Amino acid sequence: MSTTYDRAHELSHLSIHLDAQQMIERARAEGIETVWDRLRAQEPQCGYCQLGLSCRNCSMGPCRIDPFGEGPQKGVCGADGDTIVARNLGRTITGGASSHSDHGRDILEVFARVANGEASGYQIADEAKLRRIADELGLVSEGRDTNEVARDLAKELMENYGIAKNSLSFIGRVPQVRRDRWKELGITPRGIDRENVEMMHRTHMGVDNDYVNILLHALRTALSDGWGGSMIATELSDIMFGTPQPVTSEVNLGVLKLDQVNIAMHGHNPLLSDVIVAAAQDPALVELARSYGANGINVVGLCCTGNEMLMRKGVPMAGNHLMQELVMVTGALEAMVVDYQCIMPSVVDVAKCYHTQVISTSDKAKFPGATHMSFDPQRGEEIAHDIVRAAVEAFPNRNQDRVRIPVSPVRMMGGFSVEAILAALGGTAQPLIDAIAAGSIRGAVAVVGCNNPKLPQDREHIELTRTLIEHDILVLVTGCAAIANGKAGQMMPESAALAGPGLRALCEALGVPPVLHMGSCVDNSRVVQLAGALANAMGVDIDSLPLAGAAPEWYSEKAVAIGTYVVGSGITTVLGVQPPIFGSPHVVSLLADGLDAVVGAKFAVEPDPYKAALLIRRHIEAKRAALGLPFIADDQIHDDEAASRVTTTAGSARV
Ligand code: XCC
Ligand code: SF4
Repeated sequence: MSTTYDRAHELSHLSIHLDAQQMIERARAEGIETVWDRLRAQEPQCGYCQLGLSCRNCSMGPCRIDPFGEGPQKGVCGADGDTIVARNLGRTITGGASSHSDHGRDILEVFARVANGEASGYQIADEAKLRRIADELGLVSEGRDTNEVARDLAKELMENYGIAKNSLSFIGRVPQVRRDRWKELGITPRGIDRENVEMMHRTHMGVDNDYVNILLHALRTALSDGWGGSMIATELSDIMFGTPQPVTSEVNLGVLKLDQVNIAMHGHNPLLSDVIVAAAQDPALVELARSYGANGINVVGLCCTGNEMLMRKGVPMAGNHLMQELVMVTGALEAMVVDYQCIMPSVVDVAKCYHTQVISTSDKAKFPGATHMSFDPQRGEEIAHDIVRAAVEAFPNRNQDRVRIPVSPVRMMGGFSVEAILAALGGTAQPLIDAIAAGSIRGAVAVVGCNNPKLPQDREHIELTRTLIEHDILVLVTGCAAIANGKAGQMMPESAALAGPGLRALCEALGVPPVLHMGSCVDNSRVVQLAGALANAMGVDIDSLPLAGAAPEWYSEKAVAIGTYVVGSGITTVLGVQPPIFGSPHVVSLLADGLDAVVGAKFAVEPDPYKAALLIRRHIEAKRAALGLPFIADDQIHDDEAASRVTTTAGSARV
């Protein structure tokens, strides 16, 4: 029999959070299968696939290349390991870039309807931003009606998806020197759909067999996401739902309410969640909830739909990627409303063990076993009401004896759009640039991306972030990385106490946390936009800045697309999970080294958060040295943390 210690130890390898650990134990006790069980059942996972050396792009295959050089070195068509690895990576990036960009298109279509007065429940929430962007893109906004300006902007942005325009609207945000570099390399994105479709074409059997050529196009495809599809999603969401401003909320499973109807909004697209938040406040629906004995309707977020709602409305956050099954194990969730991306098909299976309704809403994302309530923005308000009503009606089926809400929530701050960051700095980036120049802040790092059940949930995010801020490096977070840091209590103004003296002083002066929540996955466009603005203000290219990216626990194709456009934009990025490219030493050497000569940035892989921090600190100091700023020499930067840390457990037990 295992001891309590053994069990706790084993659980701490799955997640460092109490809420997750308790719910995993409970799921086990109740015989409910979770992501960790299914991962174990898949092990050992295919070695060829892990190395990127398998191909099933045609029916002469599937083919595998022997990494030890003894078996086949060519696929049936003659493709070698370099070609196969590069093609697979290219398709992965296209999967991610397409997801973000199609999300952007969905927002754009609704925005166009709003401009035409055809969508119910939506409006232009930030007219000033609409006009600012219209001016930026050279559209006439002065003296014209809001909807007219919106119609022009919609038309302009729609052309980003086609081939007629042959460029991206927001390319002007990229420093000129970088644009020149892209042009020279032939990687300037021409159109969002075009780059993605072209990647599918190039990776068909018998098209592009030159791994360098494939990877250059992969960069272009990713850039069409970061400066195209994702940026359109972010900017139009701000215009329609409001540009985020600093807001305080709460995070972890403790945000569920024992005595209320709990609705979790899961996925990525804010179109539906925004109207749901409004519907949940409708007095008639609140009254209906009361008639069933509930004390109100509590909307909470999961993953990036949750980030969108937290950033703009301060809606509490139940958790990140690996919490989506466990949130139902509380027995307190009436409905999980899903749009798309990162929603495990298994949520339907877990829901069956409780009274939880899984409600799918996007016609492009159906889940067998879920109730589908097709979302039509023309009837946005009405559909939102139907969904909330369905959740309320599930409440009487809740078995209160099975309800267990494990922890008390932790407070976190969000809402750091580029606009909000500049406002906090007093209107311009200059105070931040001055602090970086003086060395009180060494640089900034974007810690982004997912959870992956192959790693203890959130440990890498939290430890890497903590180590960086201790060394006076400002951390920007998005996606599941933001939620991880929130749960660890690293995202309140008081968290400045965790930072080094320079960063701490700046945060205390501005009243902001040392870890700034910039939003959802598509909001990584805010990160590159900010980087571009800093570079322009300093009159240098982005790759000269003391910046880095990190995706410590990434799992998704979208994360690969993000990492690639971040690197393509000139920001070196460290991955915590090995991407499936190690079957080709050529591809590895290009991405981890050769790229630096062409785009001024490269990838590194380092699963240990302290070693990753070390790598990033050395990188940042080297960039400082090159800029002529005070810097710390390489041999003075040590891994002082490794010995002193144990795993963190965030969240306090509920009393
Ligand atoms: Fe998904 Fe965006 Fe990854 Fe989280 S971080 S697991 S992509 S929800 Ni973007
Ligand atoms: Fe095999 Fe070539 Fe077909 Fe891939 S494209 S499955 S390597 S024959």
